[in-house]
Amino acid sequence: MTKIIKLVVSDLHLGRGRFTSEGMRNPYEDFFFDESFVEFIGYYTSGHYTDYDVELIINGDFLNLLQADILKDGFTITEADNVLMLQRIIKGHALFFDTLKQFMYALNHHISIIVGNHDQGLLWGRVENFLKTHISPRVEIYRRSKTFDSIYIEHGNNYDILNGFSTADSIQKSPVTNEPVLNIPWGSYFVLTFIYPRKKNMPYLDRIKPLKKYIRWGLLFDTRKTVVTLIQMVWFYLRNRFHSDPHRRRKFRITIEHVMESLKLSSITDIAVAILRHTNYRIVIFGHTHRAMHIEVQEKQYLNTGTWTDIVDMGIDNPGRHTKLTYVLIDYSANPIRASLREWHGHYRIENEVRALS
Ligand SMILES: [Mn+2]
Repeated sequence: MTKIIKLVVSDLHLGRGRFTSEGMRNPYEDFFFDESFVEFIGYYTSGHYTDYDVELIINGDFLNLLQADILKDGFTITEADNVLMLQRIIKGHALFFDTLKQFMYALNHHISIIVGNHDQGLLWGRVENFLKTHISPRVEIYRRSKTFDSIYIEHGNNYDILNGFSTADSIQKSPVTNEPVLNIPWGSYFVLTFIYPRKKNMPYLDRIKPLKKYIRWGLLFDTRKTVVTLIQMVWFYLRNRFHSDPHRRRKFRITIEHVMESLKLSSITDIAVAILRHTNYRIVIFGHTHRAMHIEVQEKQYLNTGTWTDIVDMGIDNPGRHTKLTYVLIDYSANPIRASLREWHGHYRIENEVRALS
């Protein structure tokens, strides 16, 4: 019997921890499942899985390196900024990183990390090294995708026009300061300078799916706030589109069609289905959309790993605020290899801290 499993998770969005240094609740944290993650790793490395070869694949947006307190302006993100951010994330999730470190002590355990749009900063050499120093030198970083055994894994932001970036020109010389800075996509710039300042009052703002339905709902039931936010959004766009810096003007040369296309998010699923239809890959795994999904296409599979952060679902079939600790389990004992979408429930918890709703 082949004792190999691979676990794929994505979009954990680890921030600087639950609490600020003053002991207050950190409104910018999105990941609250350190203990559940410890149990998850514990389960797949003990009991039945004791002598298994286990690979943990973190498919993008592992770290939320886009946090506005250090990165004041999206056009000046340096390597040192991202190292400092990573340092704070590791400090804020000590239990999580200790677990990864211990997991890697066993040579039949592996970790692969694929870069996503929230952790584009992993493309910096010093950031990668810093992460390896705190987990293991055996950690492998994949700049865009990872393929093996007829399986294709990618975060998926590159099929979303507002969040895609090329790894070839991800690091550029700033025209202002002349030092190397991260060349972030429009979407990241928007998150940094528009969403973040508003998260203190609307912490759910970047977790609403689909945003299009929310705008409609907001116009009806939260009219004033929604109209004000929409006007601010238009102003944000115009200010950048006609900015004195030509570099910035160029980045904002986008149309309303681009925005609508990006809000739909269905193009990522279409791409996955096209890869399955037209290539020899048997399994395609994406993340990015924060919607867990499993589609079968002619004996082939597309899976989306979803997210471990909560989402505010505006869909008519299942509205509300949900958290599902979803992951993909790739099982090598089946022939051919099968992947399944699963949800981690972990151990029963007698009590838990309640997160404030706003
Ligand atoms: Mn994400």
